[in-house]
Amino acid sequence: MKEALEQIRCTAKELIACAADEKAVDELRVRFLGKKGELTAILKQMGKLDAEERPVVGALANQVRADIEELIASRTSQLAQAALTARLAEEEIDVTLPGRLPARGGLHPFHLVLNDLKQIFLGMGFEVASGPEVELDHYNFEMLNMPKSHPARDTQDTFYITENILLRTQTSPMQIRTMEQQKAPIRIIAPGRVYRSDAVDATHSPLFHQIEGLVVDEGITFSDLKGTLEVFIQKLYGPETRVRFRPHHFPYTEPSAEMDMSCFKCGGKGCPLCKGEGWIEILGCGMVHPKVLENCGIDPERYSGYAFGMGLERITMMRYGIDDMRLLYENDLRFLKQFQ
Ligand code: 2U9
Repeated sequence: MKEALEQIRCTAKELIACAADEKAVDELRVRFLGKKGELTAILKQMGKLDAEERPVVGALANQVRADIEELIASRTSQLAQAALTARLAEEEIDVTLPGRLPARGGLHPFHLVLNDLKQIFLGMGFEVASGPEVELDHYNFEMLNMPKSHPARDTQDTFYITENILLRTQTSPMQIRTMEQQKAPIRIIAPGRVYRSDAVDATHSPLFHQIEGLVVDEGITFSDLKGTLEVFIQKLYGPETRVRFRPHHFPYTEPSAEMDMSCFKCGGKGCPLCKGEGWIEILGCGMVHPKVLENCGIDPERYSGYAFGMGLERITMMRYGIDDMRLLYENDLRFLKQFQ
């Protein structure tokens, strides 16, 4: 029996030492120490031994059990340590690696151009006005000397919400509201969204952006208008840019004009961009109509003013050589990233 016990100890030692994982170790524990295990089987035969042999074999059996338990405990902790070491190696993080940069957005080309325009006019003493996009017919048309029969009032162009409420078709109602509230002197630009019932194509959109300007004070003349707008265009497109004014008609200005700038591509010689003209139409302008001043409670005998208006889309497209307005609204990242 002693030999059998020694044999068990010897086999257990060998097998436990090379058990590959915790499951294998547990199987060996069951095989040697379990209720139906090899050691238990030996102990069950103790009864057959002589009285003097029994304590000796019993002591040996206890010793073998203790040895096997210790072997199991040490192999288990060995395996756990090895597993931990392997996991640490696998999950090692190189804290010296540079981090991943978050994706950064950029300003939309409208904002880039609008920021430039604002800087130029703020530098000339203008302030930036704001106002509602949902307007009263009164401010959008009536106060601007647009009689009921004027084509701009045609429902084809205007999004009416009720008979008296509409989506503003121009930024001018902001200037009317400012004149009503502040009186003269006034020197403002009014940028913003405007709405007209147009079909979408390369140069039209039912939502577009305007930037208008208004100056009202004593002694303001057409020369002030010409000087200011010439400086503005030269700051935006370079000091070599020339401007010219052509007579025009708007209901809210008198006299009215359209301003052209020398083509920034060919310098005025004529090219495909300016259609051989050498000039590009850039904005509309004029002296504020005396009736409009009067409507706002400003005495046209004492005060005069000039106003101008331009489309932000047009200026942005020319600035960056964009040939289709839809690109400005689609927010395709491949397009927008070119402006970062
Ligand atoms: C007040 C008085 C006068 C603003 C003006 C224009 C001429 C003009 C167009 C250019 C291209 C609009 O986007 S566009 O279609 N604008 O030609 N705008 S004078 O005149 C005003 C505004 C407010 C109180």
